Amino acid sequence: MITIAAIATPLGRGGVGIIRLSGAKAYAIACQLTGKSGFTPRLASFCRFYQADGTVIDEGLVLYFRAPHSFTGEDVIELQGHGGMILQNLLLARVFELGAKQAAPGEFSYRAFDNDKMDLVQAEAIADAIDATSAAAASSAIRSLSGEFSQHINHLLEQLIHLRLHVEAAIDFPDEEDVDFLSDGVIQSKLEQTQRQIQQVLMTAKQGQLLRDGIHVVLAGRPNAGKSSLLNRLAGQERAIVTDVAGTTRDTLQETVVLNGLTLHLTDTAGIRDTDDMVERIGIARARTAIEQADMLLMVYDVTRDIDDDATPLQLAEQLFGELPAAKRLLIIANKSDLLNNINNNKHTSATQIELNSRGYEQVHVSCETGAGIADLIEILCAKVGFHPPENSLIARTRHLDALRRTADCLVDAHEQLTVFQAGELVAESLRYAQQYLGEITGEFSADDLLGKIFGSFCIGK
Ligand SMILES: Nc1nc2c(ncn2[C@@H]2O[C@H](COP(=O)(O)OP(=O)(O)OP(=O)(O)O)[C@@H](O)[C@H]2O)c(=O)[nH]1
Ligand SMILES: [Mg+2]
Repeated sequence: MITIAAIATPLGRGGVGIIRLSGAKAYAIACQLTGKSGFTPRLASFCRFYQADGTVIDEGLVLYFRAPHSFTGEDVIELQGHGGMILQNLLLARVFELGAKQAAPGEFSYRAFDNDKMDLVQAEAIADAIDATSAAAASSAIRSLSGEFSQHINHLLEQLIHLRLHVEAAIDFPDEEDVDFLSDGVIQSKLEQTQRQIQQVLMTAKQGQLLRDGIHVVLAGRPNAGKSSLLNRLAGQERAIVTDVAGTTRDTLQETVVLNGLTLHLTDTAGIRDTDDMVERIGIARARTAIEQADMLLMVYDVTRDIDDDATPLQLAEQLFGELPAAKRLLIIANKSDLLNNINNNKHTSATQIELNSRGYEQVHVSCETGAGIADLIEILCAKVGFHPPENSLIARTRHLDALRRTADCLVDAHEQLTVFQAGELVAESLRYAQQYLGEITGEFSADDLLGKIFGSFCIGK
């Protein structure tokens, strides 16, 4: 393997900057760079780093981790010099001159994976910990890194393998001791137990995926309803321009916030109406694209204006979005409730509420002016997406959820083949697929292109 090197600390000014090397030549490069004859593993050595002509580039510490006792499983050298773009780049250039090559994003982690230092879930957890947008996401990534999530998966894998052995034995020795393995109930109960456990891991993973990715929330509605005011409220700062002119927001505007532990990627959009203004029309087209892509739509309406006597919020939603979004994707925000009492508006009576409830839709009354109802909104939003502020959650990715769901589907197939058709061969086949899908999570059966995608999204030096 080629020896790779990269700056591992963020570029910019800093007390310390670290360059990392991994590969068979790392040790020799460190010796040449410093003029030392050798290094003791795991012991910090203070050295000068020299150019080829003997001038000093920088001075600092050298750390040596001898293979296989290193992050990558190869010889690893860390050069801890001073932080600073110029110094670090000079040092890196010298390391290249001595035979190392620039590491690609995620290449150190890939080597660790390749050398069985960790599985895919753990490698992904490193990237997730670095990119975490909330403290809860970071700590659950660290828990996954320690191998907790992998343990759940490996346990399930073991069970599946056992189950397969049982089924295959039943196929190979159908008349053994006059017992019909397939219908004696043992395989069925083991299968059902595994199915229950998969469901449990799926639930944990779902929380972990929400923690990691958060949700994309789009604020949409008529002009002047208070969408931008709501974005500012949720963000806790004056992010978007708010005026009493209808059509203030033109372009979409994004802001990420963490509320009750859940990361929300908020998009404020232009108010939807018919208009001849070309710029506004483009804004509305962008709003529509955002609406299509949203995990959750917050339809904001002005309680004093946007709904006529005989119209309901659901009719407004239908007009705005072309069709009524599913209940689990839509939260109705009745804004400007502070004005409601003043003009004694009776339109928003319990009749509306009952209609909404009966159809599974939810409405929250808020005032972006006073802040009333905002806490309720956040709570309802978290409940709607099924997010429970987690105590001991484990980070997970969409990829993991997908693999778990495919595994679960295969087990449903296996169950049907077993209980309805007693078709041993087909049970075995479904279990084989189940094992393969589950194995994708930790990387046992991952295709190369998947690996490229996963490690390609890492930062350089990790
Ligand atoms: N009284 C009251 N006024 C509000 C409330 N929320 C927003 N407003 C006012 O309503 C007007 C419009 O607010 P915006 O947040 O700009 O509305 P918008 O939906 O973003 O409007 P566009 O960008 O034009 O689509 C502003 O004058 C706000 O101050 C509220 O809860 N109560
Ligand atoms: Mg606006």
